[in-house]
Amino acid sequence: MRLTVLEGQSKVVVMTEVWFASGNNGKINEMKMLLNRLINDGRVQLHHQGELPVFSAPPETGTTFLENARIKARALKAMKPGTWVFGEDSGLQVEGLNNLPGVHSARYAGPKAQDAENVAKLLKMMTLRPMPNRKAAFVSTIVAFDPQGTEHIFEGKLEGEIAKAAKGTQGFGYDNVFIPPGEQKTLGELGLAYKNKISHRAKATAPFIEALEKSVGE
Ligand code: ITT
Repeated sequence: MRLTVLEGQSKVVVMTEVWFASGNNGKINEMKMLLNRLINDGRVQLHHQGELPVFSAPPETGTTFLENARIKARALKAMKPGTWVFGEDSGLQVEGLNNLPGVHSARYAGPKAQDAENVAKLLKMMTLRPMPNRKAAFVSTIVAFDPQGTEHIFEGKLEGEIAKAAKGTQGFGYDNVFIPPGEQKTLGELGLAYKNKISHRAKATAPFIEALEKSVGE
């Protein structure tokens, strides 16, 4: 839905609803920051699935980030046709664990696992290997549907390595064990302003912002 807002008598700002198919507050918070220029100048209103009176998140049955992002975006698109809708699937791939937890990152320690339990399992799995390869990457895939229903795909990756112990309290998921290139500290210590400049999600969101700008006007 598009709302037209008159500012004084001279400027017309077109506000576009963009719906995010996510129930993860860490992701929603980051997306608000990443899209903040469009949000602050009134071109975009960012909403998420939790604002709907009724919404049942679909099971993530895909075997790839792309499939799962598409499943999430399609489910919300069915509720919000005619608007921009997007889903994001992301995860951590650790070289020494054959790229696990990968698409299972959210549920690595079990179906209802909390972040701390997933991190504990990851660190434990690393200690089970004598000389674990700590190289890792965060991956983000966004599937967006524009108001006409055309699908857009955006991807981003952040390479780094897994710390020997969790450190820092900022961010979510595996941020407190992920050390980006050239740093000694984890993303949990470095904080969100730092993370949003380099993250997998920021990289996937940059071309998404361009597509939104084309659609809503620069
Ligand atoms: P939605 O599907 O509702 O968006 P989710 O948490 O289930 O939320 P995913 O299925 O995409 O999302 O799983 C992503 C998991 O990967 C997430 O729960 C974290 O454990 C991890 N992860 C992804 N991006 C991360 C990041 O930026 N920092 C830390 N961990 C991240």
